[in-house]
Amino acid sequence: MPSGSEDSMEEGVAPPLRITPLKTVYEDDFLIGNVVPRQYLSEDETYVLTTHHSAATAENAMKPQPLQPDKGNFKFEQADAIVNAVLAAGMKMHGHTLAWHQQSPTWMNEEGVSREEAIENLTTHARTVAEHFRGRVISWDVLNEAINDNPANPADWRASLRQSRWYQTIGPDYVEIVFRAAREGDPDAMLYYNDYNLDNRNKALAVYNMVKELNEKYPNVGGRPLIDGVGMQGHYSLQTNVTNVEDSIKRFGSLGVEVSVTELDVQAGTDYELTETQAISQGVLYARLFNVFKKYAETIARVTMWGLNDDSSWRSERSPTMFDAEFQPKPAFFGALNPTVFIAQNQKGGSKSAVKQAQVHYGTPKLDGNDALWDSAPEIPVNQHLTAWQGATGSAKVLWDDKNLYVLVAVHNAVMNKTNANPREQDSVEVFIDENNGKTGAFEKGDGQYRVNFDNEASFNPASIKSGFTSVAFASGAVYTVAMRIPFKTIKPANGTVVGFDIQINGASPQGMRQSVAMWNDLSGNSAGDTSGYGTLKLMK
Ligand code: 9MR
Repeated sequence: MPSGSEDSMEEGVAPPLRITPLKTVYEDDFLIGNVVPRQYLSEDETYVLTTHHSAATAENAMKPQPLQPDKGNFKFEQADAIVNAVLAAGMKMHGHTLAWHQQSPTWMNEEGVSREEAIENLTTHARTVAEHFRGRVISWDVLNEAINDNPANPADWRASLRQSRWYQTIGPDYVEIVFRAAREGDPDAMLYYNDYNLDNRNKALAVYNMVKELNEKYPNVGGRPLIDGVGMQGHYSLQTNVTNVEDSIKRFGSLGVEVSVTELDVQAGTDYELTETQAISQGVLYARLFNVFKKYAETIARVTMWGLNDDSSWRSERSPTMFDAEFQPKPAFFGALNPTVFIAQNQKGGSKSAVKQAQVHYGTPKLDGNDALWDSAPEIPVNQHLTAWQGATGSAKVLWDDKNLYVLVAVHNAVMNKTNANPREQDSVEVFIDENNGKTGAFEKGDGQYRVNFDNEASFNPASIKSGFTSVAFASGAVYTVAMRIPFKTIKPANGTVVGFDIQINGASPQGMRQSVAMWNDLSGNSAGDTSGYGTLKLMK
């Protein structure tokens, strides 16, 4: 930058107007990171990355598949080029990731690979890769996404582990095995457990219990406990409950480990479009999150965004980043840059996300779906995907009477698979109810999740809400219809009563794993334990 600005001012020329880089605003608090999506970046991408960020993560290049596609054949060229370019730009590099259930070569842990062999494959990969980048990365996501969503019993973290191939071939001790191998390979790098939806209380508790137990078991591996940090990915939406995010940061911090926000984005638009109101709401959410991050700056080491602009983001159709397709800063950028001022300026229009509301008619229909009473009920679309995979969608109708809520859902494009023993992996419909519309961070009485698959098998969360529930299901081709009768438990409904409500459609893959999730309103990913993102029904007589 030219240094003659004082002279220029004396000559009456205005100094150049510059926005302070995001990394400078937070330099006393934490590193500001973003992804390197591929080896060669455009000029605009390089500009945004190096101007505003002090740290980088390779979006894909350091995952197991690209680094060791065949056994013993390590391919470091691309990753090396990325790491070296990041370091040459004066930034820090973070490694992502040594063990994951995705983007990993099948030879490592496929059917037929013994436990011993799988352990050997896991340790060799983690140790070799960590060793290779030793001195060049500050930290590693050693293990990525190993805990189930909203686990039922987080006190038992082993029972909360995802049934991944690593789990199936090795068992729960694969967790400590991979951390120990990483520490061996690079004793200086900070070793992280990394996951999404850690604003979900149950998932956060399972992670907390896992890190606590393993650090108590291994208090001194090369001079310190085994696990150094928890990475909260932070794939958020306008419904994200910032208090839940804060609670989890506090909870992990209490373990004495550092916390990083590792993949921050906030989905807010649809079909690659972001309205002005959505852009402001998104800015407000970024601002509220950064206010929380600043408050916990002692605990937080790094805040990394997952996408240099909306165009290259993994969720580009929902415009989740701080820069638009032309690399212009969005309100989200200014929300992060100066949260307090942004919130004060935008409190009116943008502080709340638009919660969808459906008006519901009074009536007691037959559950077979043929009752003419359903005809006049307004349609509720269930077509916003939580997942990158755009699978089954549907539409719903709702009626109410003094005792029950009646829900009819027609699902399209289903593959009709229920081979997985876990009901949530099957093609199914879920209805979420928050009777007093309390929008609480955890389920209370009157809250519940009702799941029915295409074969009319029902499951409940909590199990106690089962009583009085009835359902029917009818499947034909790629379409199935589910009707439910759900008794009210804590309220006496009347004209004008507002009930928190949402619908989810789970789409299974032909292999029987859930591959898509479509919602009516709540895009937080936390509906199964947190009612704050639900839409609402207005009961009309
Ligand atoms: O952003 C990544 C995208 O380019 C890849 O196609 C995808 C493959 O699964 O992984 C994306 O990044 C993921 C990250 O590695 C782990 N957390 C979830 C991220 C978004 O899917």
